[in-house]
Amino acid sequence: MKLLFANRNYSSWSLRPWLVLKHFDIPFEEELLTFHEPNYKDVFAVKSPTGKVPVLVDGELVIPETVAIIEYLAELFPEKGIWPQDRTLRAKARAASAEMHGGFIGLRNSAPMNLRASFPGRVPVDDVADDLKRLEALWGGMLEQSGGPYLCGAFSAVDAMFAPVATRIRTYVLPVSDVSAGYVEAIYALPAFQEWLAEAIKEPWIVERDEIDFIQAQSAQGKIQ
Ligand SMILES: N[C@@H](CCC(=O)N[C@@H](CS)C(=O)NCC(=O)O)C(=O)O
Repeated sequence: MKLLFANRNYSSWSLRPWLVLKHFDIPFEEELLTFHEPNYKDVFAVKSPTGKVPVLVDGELVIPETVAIIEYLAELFPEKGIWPQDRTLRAKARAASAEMHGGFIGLRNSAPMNLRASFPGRVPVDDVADDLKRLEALWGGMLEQSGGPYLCGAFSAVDAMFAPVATRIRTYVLPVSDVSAGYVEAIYALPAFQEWLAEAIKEPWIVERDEIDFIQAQSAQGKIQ
C-alpha cells in the first residue's frame, strides 16, 4: 500500500490520511509529489485521477479523496479503532469529519496551513470568527463528552481530520478558549504528528501561492473570497 502526498509543510489534505496510517501503525510506502514546481499539475495528473493528493494505491486500486481513504483503512483494519467503537461517538465523529471536509471555508481560505511559519496577528479575526465559534462549540462539546484528550477520547479519524485546523490556530495564534488550546496541544503532542512536523520543517521549498502574503494580496485584489 502506498500513499501519494504533497509538501508536508503545506498539504493539509495529505496530513490527514498519513496521520491515520502512521498513528495506527499500518505499514505503507510513501511517495512525495511536490507541488512547488511550475509543471506539478502535469505530474499530479499522471499519478492521480483527480489531479490532487492524497491518493492511496493498494494494488490495482487507486483511491483519491481523503475521506474515502480513511474509510477504506477503517474497513481493512477494523481492529485498530480508526473510528470510535461506540456507535454514538462514531456517528458524531463522522458528522464532525464531514463538516470539516465541506466547511470551515473562512479558516481554510484565510489561514493556509504552513507548519514551519509563525504569523501571530496576520489573519484578521473577523475573517475567521464564525469558524472559530463553531469550532469552540464542536470541539468543546466533544471533549466534554469524551473527557479528551482527543475528540472521542483516544485519537481517531476525526482528530486526523482536524489536525490541520489545529496547526492553523498555532501558526496564526488565533484566539481560542483554553479547552481548544488544550486540544491543539494534544494534536502537537501526538508522536505521528511530531514526525510529520519534523520532516515538514526540513523541507526547503517555498510555495508562494500557499503563503499568507500571496493569499492576502490576492484577496485584496478580489481574487479570493
Ligand atoms: N477533496 C480532496 C482535496 C485534495 C486537495 O485539494 N489536495 C491538494 C493538496 S492539499 C492538491 O492536491 N492540490 C493540487 C492542486 O489543486 O493543483 C480530498 O479530500 O482529498
